[in-house]
Amino acid sequence: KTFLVLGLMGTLSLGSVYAQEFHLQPTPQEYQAGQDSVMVPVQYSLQAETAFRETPAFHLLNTLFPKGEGKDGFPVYVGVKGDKSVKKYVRRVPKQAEGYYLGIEKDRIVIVGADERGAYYGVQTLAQLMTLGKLPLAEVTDYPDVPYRGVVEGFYGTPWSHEARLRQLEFYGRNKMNVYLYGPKDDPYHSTPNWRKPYPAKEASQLKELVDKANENGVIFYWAIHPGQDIKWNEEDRDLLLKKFESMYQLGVRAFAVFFDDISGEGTKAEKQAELLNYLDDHFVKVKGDVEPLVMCPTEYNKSWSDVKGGYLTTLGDKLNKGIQIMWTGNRVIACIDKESMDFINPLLKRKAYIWWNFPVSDYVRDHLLMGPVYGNGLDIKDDMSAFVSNPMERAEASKIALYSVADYAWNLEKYDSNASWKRAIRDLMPNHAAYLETFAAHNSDLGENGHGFRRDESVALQPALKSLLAAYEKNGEMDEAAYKQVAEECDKIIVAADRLLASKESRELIEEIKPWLMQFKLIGEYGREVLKMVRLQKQGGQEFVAVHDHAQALQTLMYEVDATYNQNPYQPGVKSGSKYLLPTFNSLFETSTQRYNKAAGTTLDSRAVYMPYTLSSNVKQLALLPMRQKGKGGNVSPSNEVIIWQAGGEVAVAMDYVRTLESLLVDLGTQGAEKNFRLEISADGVNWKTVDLRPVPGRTLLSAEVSGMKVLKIRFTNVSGSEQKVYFKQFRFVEQ
Ligand code: 14T
Repeated sequence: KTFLVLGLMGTLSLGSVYAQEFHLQPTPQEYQAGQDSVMVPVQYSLQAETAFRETPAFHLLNTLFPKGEGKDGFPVYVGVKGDKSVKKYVRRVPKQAEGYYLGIEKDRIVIVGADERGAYYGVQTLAQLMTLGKLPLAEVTDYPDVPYRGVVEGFYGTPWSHEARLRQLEFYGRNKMNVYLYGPKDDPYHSTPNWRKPYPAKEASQLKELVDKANENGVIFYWAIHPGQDIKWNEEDRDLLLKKFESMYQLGVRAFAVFFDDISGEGTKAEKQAELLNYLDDHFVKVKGDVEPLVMCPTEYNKSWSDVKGGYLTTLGDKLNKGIQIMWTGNRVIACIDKESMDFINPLLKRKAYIWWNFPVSDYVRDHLLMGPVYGNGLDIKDDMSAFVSNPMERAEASKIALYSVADYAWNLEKYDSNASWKRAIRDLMPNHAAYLETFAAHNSDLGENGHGFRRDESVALQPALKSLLAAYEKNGEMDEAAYKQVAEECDKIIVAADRLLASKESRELIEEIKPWLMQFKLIGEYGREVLKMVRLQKQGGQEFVAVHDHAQALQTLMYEVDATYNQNPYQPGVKSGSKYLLPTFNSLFETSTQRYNKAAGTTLDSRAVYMPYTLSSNVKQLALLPMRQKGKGGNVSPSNEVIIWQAGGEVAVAMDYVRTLESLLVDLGTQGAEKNFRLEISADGVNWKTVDLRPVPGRTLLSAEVSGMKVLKIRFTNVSGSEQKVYFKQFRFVEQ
């Protein structure tokens, strides 16, 4: 998308290079530019009320002119509705909150905000225009569609570093996002049991720094507390919570949230939650007078977990004070948001839902990077939500591709163009290496199989070529030459992109985050190249096939080693890249070409591309999709975060490729005593079964089975209670001897 699409009349006299590439971010509501332009001024003279000098808008404005302020500088009229200095222009200012009018005239620049943040956003837009070679004479009338836009740091895993957060807050300001909710699940002072304690000195001073940084960038810093797992509904805990808020207030925090997600027991009661929130609203927020509306995350935060008849959401909707915001993730934990999902939730909450979008969060698929386009949310729901905030990846820089587009989407839903926004996000992140980053991101988008069943498209541009190449070859060894060429070229591009990015001095923080995936990506490119050679040689019947096959196998081993060496978290360890189409296609080509070669040449080259000794099967719906993983001498079922509804008689089974000997087996159902409803059995032949006891590890929910030395071909685990069970499936892991 260029200038032209933004509704300007006629062509611009800007350098055509700029005109081709330039697009305001986030996409403005209305942008009009004529033919003319002025030189980009190097000095300005400020025409504003004295109070303006205290605002973030002023500080930003001041950075835009290399020679700063001066009498003879280019006049900049700036202020908010009601200021004398900009009286003449008031009619042009949109009435929407955070709206602004920006006019660039021959002899002046005018910026008028509907409010203080509006003026700040006007200056941000000016900052973007000033990066052009010439300043176009233009008018921007602009405002956000959604009142609150931003990020909730709400994932499990290593919280973002202080430096990463500082960079994020600047990024939000530039992209006109106005909220950041601080709620990392693994900050002990956010959650149970230490939510009651004040932060130690170092953390406290860093939080203060974040608050200041947020203020400078027009971002409201929300501090969230997650007390639900052990809160007692008594005065003592209520006062401790209030005291914690007070200590955060002392650090400068002026916005608060209470999260009741992912808890069980007493803490989940709607009446009690509402009572607490109203108390905080009445005795803290309203008393202070300078605190933003409270935000709460309910326990039933998505449709699939809500029991409308149970009355939880209705109670919150009825009881919570009017101004309190309620979060919602949509139809499921991980879901895109559409009109229908808003029409379901808003009447229950009796207010517009505050959308917590669980993308690009990857805490349940930690071996994948989610760097593809942001798509799937309704473009017709701007009036149905009070906020749209994104829960990002543990990797802060890599998350910026998605966050850029979230900012674009929430500012202007109707004009949102997913693919164009994605490309601009990449260019914004790495202007000098954008093409390489795009190649990488295009093949690192999907999540792989996961318990939430949430998937993203991947390798979009290459998909047709991959499919027809494979289809033609699998079907009596035909060669689709055009597809072959396209895939071969992409392999070259992949290798170059990986090397260029690894060696890049641009965005070092990003490169550090994605380094293992870049290494993996390069190997995939090299592997693809060799596999293509194998296909060609197999058809020609050349003996060189053996050497190329050997190299391809070496690359498989190297890919396995990257996967087994880096990012070794306990949940989804490893490094997956191109896992949706690229690698599976190469593996199929490897297998088929090797089998065909063997057949023709009478050789016995190993034709297996991926070695997976264990297979999972289950008639429990939520378990059937869970991926099985192999690690060293053993394997595990990738744990689920969800409560599993396990029907009577339902079972999960793991089959081995041949009889093996077990060393240990661990199961974790999340609650103590849950095992009495289940039976664990082992079979050495797949026919005769032996029941094995599960012993609780003292003080934990972990269960250990006495299996050392047992021969095994199949393992099964069955609900034998005769009734439906609700359990977690936190661990199902075994080690071989
Ligand atoms: F509060 C919520 F809106 C929410 O999404 N909570 C968590 C969040 O912290 C996490 O990052 C996200 C993605 O994994 O999902 C929620 O976490 C879960 C999800 C589950 F399905 C925790 C337990 C679950 F069973």
